[in-house]
Amino acid sequence: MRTGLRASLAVFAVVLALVASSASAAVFTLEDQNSSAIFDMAGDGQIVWVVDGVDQLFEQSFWWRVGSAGAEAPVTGLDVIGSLASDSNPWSDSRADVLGTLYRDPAQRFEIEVSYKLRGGLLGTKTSDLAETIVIRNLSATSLAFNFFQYVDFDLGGLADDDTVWFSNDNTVVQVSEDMMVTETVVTPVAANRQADYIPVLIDLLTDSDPTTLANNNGPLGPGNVAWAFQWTFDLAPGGTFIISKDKLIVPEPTTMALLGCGLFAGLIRRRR
Ligand SMILES: [Ca+2]
Ligand SMILES: [Ca+2]
Ligand SMILES: [Ca+2]
Repeated sequence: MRTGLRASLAVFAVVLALVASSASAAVFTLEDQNSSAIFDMAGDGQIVWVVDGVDQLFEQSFWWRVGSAGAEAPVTGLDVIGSLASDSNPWSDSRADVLGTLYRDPAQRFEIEVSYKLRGGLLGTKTSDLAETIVIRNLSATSLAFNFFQYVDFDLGGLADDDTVWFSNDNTVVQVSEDMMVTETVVTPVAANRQADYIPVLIDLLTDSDPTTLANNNGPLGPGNVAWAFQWTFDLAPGGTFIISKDKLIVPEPTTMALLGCGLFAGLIRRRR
């Protein structure tokens, strides 16, 4: 009897340990109004962005390379110094809506601080905003030839194969499906290179063993399963800091089409019919 109880307790302890280890695995959920977002800060980065019940995102991840040779590596593969989700607007929605994570190079050459702030629209508006700030600091005594990449794969409306993407200028990218639209604006600084492409071209470039320079393919591309990437290239002086600030906005497509009303939209719509 006691042996049986002991065995049961042992199984229970193993289950508890498994639950505890999965809970500590750096996965965070942010929520605000009609929106929620899930981030695996030691895995694939942002993996969910639900707006009014529909997941719009497959993956958003950051990558780095120091020097002109070798492969890119995911920021989430660096050492995680700390990660914290908290509430920045308790007056309107008391759930956690901001997330900050500090990563450090295992060789101690640099650290990267990533911050997200989620703002949802009211229920049913299909509107949501995610602001992102990335701070890269050179901790070493030598200049670092840094390449920083952002990879973004939205599947708008929960469907992968009906999206069209293009860069409307060097600093702004637009992706649309039948009923949803996302724009990303890099507030500062303008990326050196950018590329729109079909899955899995860009993620293959970031995971292969060669140094990547994005092709400045501005699109439009689609309809299909599309993605985009930005590449910032800069020399980071000893003790220097590089700050990237940008914003993603999801809206229902017709509203924005009416607002923008540009020729490219008209051309796309004609082609899609
Ligand atoms: Ca909140
Ligand atoms: Ca996609
Ligand atoms: Ca590569």
